[in-house]
Amino acid sequence: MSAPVAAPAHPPLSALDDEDLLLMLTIRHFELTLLDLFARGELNGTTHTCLGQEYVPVALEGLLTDADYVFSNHRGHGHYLARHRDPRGLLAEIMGREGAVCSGVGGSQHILRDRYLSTGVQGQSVPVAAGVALRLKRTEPGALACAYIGDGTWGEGSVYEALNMARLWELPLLVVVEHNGIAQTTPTAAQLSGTIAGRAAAFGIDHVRSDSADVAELRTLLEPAVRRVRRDCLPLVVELATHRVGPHSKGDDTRPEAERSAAAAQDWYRRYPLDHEEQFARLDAQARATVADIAGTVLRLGPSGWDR
Ligand SMILES: Cc1ncc(C[n+]2csc(CCOP(=O)(O)OP(=O)(O)O)c2C)c(N)n1
Ligand SMILES: [Mg+2]
Repeated sequence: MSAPVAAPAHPPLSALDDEDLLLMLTIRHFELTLLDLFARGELNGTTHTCLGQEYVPVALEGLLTDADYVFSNHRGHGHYLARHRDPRGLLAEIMGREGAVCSGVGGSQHILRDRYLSTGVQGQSVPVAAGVALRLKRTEPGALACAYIGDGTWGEGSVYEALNMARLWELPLLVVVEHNGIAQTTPTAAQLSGTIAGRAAAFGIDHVRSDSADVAELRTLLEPAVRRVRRDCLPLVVELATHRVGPHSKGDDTRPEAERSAAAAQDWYRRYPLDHEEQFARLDAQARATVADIAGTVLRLGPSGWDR
């Protein structure tokens, strides 16, 4: 009898189309470039990269429309790039250079463009998104407000006030929780009692959870639930277990080495090429070159001139 074949540590990731993969790789190289620019003293202020979590907004973007609003948080570069595909405008914004999407006033965390708004204040976006969802329900039925928040942000009271009203008033509010198991330096287990599912249930709000990093699988799972948000005007909490493979901000990863390497082993950027080597190599080189080119250009630009 032949020995049983060991199940792979992670199932293979489904093939992405070139556009989705290029977007994920662009976000990855954008974030790596930011850390490099900081290390070289070309950037200052703060920044929180979404390294390891790039697939989340790319998966969601496939389910959103231009009529939807997207509310982002402190870790928002991927959310913005998935929505607006504008690495040059974002880098100029973060560096305060000409062409900055918000004249260099917002920086990494406070960006407004069309129906996209981010904030560095934890929990601030959910009540605002609920208000926008109310407006959408009344004036643009079928559109929704999507708010990305972290697991650590479930300690903010404003989240609960918003969830309460969203269920009571039947608002098309989609809360996407990027559950990376940590809030800055605090593991979730040390700050969250109960579960996010239990908290959603307390308000009678539907909750869907996944630990998949497979964009196609996530879209298939979430599509009917997101359709219900639009059709029935009911809030939904989507909880995605994910892995932060970089520091919280810059050089401040306090996790023990074993935890960091466990997160790195789950990184889609490591896993995807195992099954799609040629496509990955081709698009990775393309994304790397595009972002390097943009960084070179933005570095040569003058200040955004917001105060002139
Ligand atoms: C109201 C508020 N308190 C504290 C902070 C400082 N802060 C920024 S991010 C962060 C941790 C957020 O954790 P989580 O929500 O899990 O998101 P993650 O950073 O893991 O993506 C903290 C404490 C803040 N930005 N806003
Ligand atoms: Mg977190």
